[in-house]
Amino acid sequence: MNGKLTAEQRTQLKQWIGEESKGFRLLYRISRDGCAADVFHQKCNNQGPTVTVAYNTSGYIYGGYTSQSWTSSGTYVQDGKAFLFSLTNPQKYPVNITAKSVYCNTSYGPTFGGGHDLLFFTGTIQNVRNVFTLNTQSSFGNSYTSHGHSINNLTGGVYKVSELEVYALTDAVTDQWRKTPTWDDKLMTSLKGAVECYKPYEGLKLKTVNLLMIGPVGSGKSSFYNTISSIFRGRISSQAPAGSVEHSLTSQFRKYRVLVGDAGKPTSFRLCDTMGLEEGQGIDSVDVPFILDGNVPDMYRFNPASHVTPEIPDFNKCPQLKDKIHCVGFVLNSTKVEAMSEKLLLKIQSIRHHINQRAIPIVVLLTKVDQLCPMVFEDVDATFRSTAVKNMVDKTAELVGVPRSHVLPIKNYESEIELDVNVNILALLGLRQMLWFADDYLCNQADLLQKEEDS
Ligand SMILES: Nc1nc2c(ncn2[C@@H]2O[C@H](COP(=O)(O)OP(=O)(O)OP(=O)(O)O)[C@@H](O)[C@H]2O)c(=O)[nH]1
Ligand SMILES: [Mg+2]
Repeated sequence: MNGKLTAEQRTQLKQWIGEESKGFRLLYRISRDGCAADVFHQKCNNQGPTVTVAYNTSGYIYGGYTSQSWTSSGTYVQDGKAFLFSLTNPQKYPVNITAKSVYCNTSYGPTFGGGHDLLFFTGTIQNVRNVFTLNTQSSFGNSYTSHGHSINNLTGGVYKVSELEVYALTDAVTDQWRKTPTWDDKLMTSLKGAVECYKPYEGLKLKTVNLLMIGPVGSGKSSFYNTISSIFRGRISSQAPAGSVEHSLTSQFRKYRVLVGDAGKPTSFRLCDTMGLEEGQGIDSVDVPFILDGNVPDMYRFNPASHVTPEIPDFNKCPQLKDKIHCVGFVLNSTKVEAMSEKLLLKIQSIRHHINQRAIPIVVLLTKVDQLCPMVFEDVDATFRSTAVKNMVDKTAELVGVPRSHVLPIKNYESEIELDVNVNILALLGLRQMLWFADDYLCNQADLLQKEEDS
C-alpha cells in the first residue's frame, strides 16, 4: 500500500522537514482502517516522526508534521520541529508555542496545538459513501504561526474528507539491509526507463537476450512474466497461464516477448517460461542442457513422461548465441525454501551443475515475500527493511550456493487489479539485475570469440 501522496508532495514535505534521506511508510488510512481515534492510536503510537495528511472533498490537501511519537498519554508534547501545512496552496506554518505542539489523547485523532490549531476528529466517524464528515473545529493560529491566514487557506472551509493518512518518516537509507534509492514514482520511472532502453552488450550484435525462469511447481515463474508484462503494458496482464494446481500448470516452453504499451514495440529481452520442477516428474535435469543451449523451440510442449531429445519436433540442431540462455533465474517460493525435499534440492543442484558448466550467470528470484512477512504484505516497500526477508535471502543464498546479492526478493501481481508502484520497483530491480548479469555473460562470450580469432 503506497498511499496517496505523490512524489512531488513527498519532495515538498521532505524539503519542509529538512532531512533529505527520509522515506514515507503508510501507517494508517481512514478508507482502509476506519476513522476512529482508538484505531489511529493503535496504528500510529510510538512510531517516531509522522506526517498526517487529509484530502477533503473540495480537493484541499493539508495536515501536520511532528517529530515526536504519538501516544495515548492525555498530555501535550513539546516539539520545536512540528508544523502544519497546506499542499494545495503550498505553505508551511511552524509551531510557535512549542510546549503545546501536539496533543496525545486516546479519544482524539491526530491533534496539533493548544486549543486546538488542527484537530481532525474525535471518537469514531462513519464512512458514508467514502466520505467522512469531520466532527471538530479548529482554532488555527493558537500555537502555530498563521502568516495571517485562516484555517480556510488549508481546508477551503470544507470538513468532509475522502481520505486521511498518517505516514511514519523512516530513515530510508540506514533502515535498509539492502541499499536502494528512496522508493517513489521517480525511482519506478527511472528503473522502467533503464529496462525499456536496455540493449544487449554491443560487441555481439544480438537483438535480444534470453532470461530463463526455472523452479518448482507453483513458485511464481509465469506470474513473474505476467508482472513484468503488466508493468510495461501499463495494466494488469495475464498472458502466461498462472495458478495453483497439483502438477505444473505451465506445460509449454515459451520465450515471451515483453511489449511496451498494448500494441507497442517489444523490449530487448525475452522471459523464457518453463514447466515446474517436481520430485518425480516435470522438467528433469537432463532436459536442461537442451534449453540452455537453445535447442528447444519456442512453444515446445513438454511431455512429463519423456525427456527432450534431438528427435522432438523443430529441435534446433545448430543453435546460435541468440538462441541460447544468457541468464538463469531460479524461481523459489520464499515460504517454501526451507521445506524443499532432499530430492528436489538434488535436482536443483544437478541443474546448477549444467548452468555452471556453461558459465551462465544465476540469480534466485525469491517470490511471495508478501506471504513471508506481514510488514511486506502491508506495503511492499518494506521488503528491504524486513528481517524475515533478509533471513530468507541469507538462507537461500547458502542453500543454492550463490552470493547473497544474487538473491532477489519478488512480489508478483496475483490478486491486484491495479498496478502498484512498489510492486513494480521490486520486480524491476530484479529484472535489471538479470539484464546486467546477461551482459556480463555476453561480454565473456565476446572475449572468448576474440581469443579464438586471435589464435
Ligand atoms: N501472494 C503471492 N502469490 C503469488 C506470487 N507469485 C505467484 N503467486 C501465486 O502463486 C500461484 C502459482 O503461480 P504461477 O506463476 O502459476 O507459478 P509457476 O511457477 O508458473 O507454476 P507452474 O507453471 O505450475 O510450475 C498463483 O496462484 C499465483 O497467483 C507472489 O509473489 N505473491
Ligand atoms: Mg507456470
